[in-house]
Amino acid sequence: MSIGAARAYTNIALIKYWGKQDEQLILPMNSSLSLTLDAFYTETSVRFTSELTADRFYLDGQLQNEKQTKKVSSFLDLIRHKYDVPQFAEITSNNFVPTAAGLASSASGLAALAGACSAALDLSLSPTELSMLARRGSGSACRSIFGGFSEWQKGDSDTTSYAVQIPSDSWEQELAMLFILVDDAQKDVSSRDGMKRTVETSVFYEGWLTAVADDLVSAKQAIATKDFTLLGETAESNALRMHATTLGATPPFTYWSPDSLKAMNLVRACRLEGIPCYFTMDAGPNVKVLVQKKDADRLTARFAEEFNENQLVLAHAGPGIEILDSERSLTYD
Ligand code: FM0
Repeated sequence: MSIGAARAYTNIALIKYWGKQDEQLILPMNSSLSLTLDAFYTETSVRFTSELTADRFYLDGQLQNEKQTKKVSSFLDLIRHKYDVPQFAEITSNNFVPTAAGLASSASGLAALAGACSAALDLSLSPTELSMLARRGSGSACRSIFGGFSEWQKGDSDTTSYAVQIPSDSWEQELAMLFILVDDAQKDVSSRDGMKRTVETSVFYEGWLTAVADDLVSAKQAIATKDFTLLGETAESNALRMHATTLGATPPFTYWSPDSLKAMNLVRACRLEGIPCYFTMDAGPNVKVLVQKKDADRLTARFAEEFNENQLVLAHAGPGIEILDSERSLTYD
């Protein structure tokens, strides 16, 4: 019987991963860049044991059914195949999020799972190898192996597609990200399905690929020179370009809701009022606002005039994955 546990923090892309060149290996069409955050994380423990005849997955204290266990089991199948492990596993996972408003992330979840498996099986993986492994669970998870800024270099094969930490002289410690949690009346399109539909059908997808390569260069230059305006402007336009591709898909779709637009407009208003800040959005209606730490309180107060306080969560830069002492039992809140 082998046990392992890990804690991984979520990350938010400033240059988005949007589209796969290989769906099975999860090789992306473009490289991406993210900031790992402290406010949202997942702790997962894995115990491989011959006592079980199927995987058992507990999420936030609840035993999950077969459908809910599928993503975790597919990842474990990969591990079992790759490392010749015959046993099923008991997986205990807890998401630590400031509110329950749909903020659980596949990035922190799959990164923690990869770390826990690696610890349980004593695989002695390097951070690069762990990033490759986490990528197979969920693309964005490969970036959560590292703290601060990380770049997922797209590569073109299983062993050339992984994230690396971007040297930043700790500049990320001067930054913050305000989450605006927005109600979603629409039916969700998962990021996995949304990017697939976009690659296959969007008349704007080629334009995305052209733009994202330049955006990545600008974002890295901004980090190297600690240029907040360049980083913010680049991230905001990159997010808008990603979301533009969904409108050109068949059938067309959007992740934006009326309150997403309200938040985006408020970001623009804050800039005019003298608070430098920039938004980004992922495969859902929540808006995330990049701001310098010194302006974070002012920005939060301004947003509190238009949104409820429980819709606002302030996050800062977070650490890379942590392997936990497997003797420690994970407790439920
Ligand atoms: O994080 O199909 O990792 O770069 O969040 O599991 O590989 O959930 F909204 C866009 C994340 C996509 C941008 O996709 O997909 C980003 C996104 P998977 P993910």
